[in-house]
Amino acid sequence: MSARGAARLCLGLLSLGALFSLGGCAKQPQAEQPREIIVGFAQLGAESGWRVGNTADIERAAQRAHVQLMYKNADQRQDNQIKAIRSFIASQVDVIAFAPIVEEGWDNVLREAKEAGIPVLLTDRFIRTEDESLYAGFVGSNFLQEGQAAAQFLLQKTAGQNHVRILQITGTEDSTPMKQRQQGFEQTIAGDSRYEIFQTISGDFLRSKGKECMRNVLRETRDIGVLYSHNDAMTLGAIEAIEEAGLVPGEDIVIITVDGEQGAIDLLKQGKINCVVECTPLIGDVIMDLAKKLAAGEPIARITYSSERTFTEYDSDLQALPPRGY
Ligand code: GZL
Repeated sequence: MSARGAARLCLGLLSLGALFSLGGCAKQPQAEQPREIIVGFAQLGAESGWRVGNTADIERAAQRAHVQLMYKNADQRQDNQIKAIRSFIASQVDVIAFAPIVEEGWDNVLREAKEAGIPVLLTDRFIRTEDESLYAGFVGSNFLQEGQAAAQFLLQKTAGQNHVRILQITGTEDSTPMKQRQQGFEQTIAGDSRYEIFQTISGDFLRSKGKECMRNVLRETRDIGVLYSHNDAMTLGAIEAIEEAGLVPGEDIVIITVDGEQGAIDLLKQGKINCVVECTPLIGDVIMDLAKKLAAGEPIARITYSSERTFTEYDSDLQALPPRGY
């Protein structure tokens, strides 16, 4: 029996067993029921509220779409993601979807997927490769625009100031959001001598490291005009360090963050954060729609960007915002 057949038999027996255990007798499946596709999804970790929300949304979307999801979490390790992809190939899933933790190092395993005839969908982050045929498409955010939106708020907030010292805390090294949020931000203020990014340090998208980075910088200097942090988790940690040092976030230090987690929006409403650039993790339904197209042999767009907004202290509708869902 092929691996695909074994995977189906296992999933089928499990669902049949569930039916009997519930006292129900297995109804004869309607002959014309379309076969449920199997998507192997290799998530990169659970490093932030954003990531946890992303995983939950994808799992809910698979149920809504009647897609069988084989889910593996790589715990922030590329080698685990590669192993997960190899296990999906062995199980002969219909589609592989994964959020590449970093951009480099995927060619070999994606070549194996291609040779196995399994289409690959990039979710949330890009890869760098010479062979564009190794993946069918990308669904996620435009991180360059997010960096530009952060800088646009900075320009508005600091208009009239002659010298602005900026601390930048970046996300995971060599990840697409880290590279493009930095590029979009820096290119927008490039050439404007009023702005000085006096330090750029990696917080790896982790709350603990965001706190550690801010605590270490505050030991060296309190002359920090603006914090530009690549995600809310690091920002929440940095705010803890700012308050421990007796400073007032959102006033003594302007805070610009990315993601749009509920926690960050709540602090925006309290005035402790000045700008939240949205990066939605709620892309599960689009992933399932694209996966079904790929499984049916249909072409998909190379890039499907989420539509996102920016929340700032200048907005009049903050109190009316619906729950964020992550
Ligand atoms: C962005 C995503 C980033 C989030 C972080 O799409 O890859 O990873 O901004 C998460 O919160 O850790």
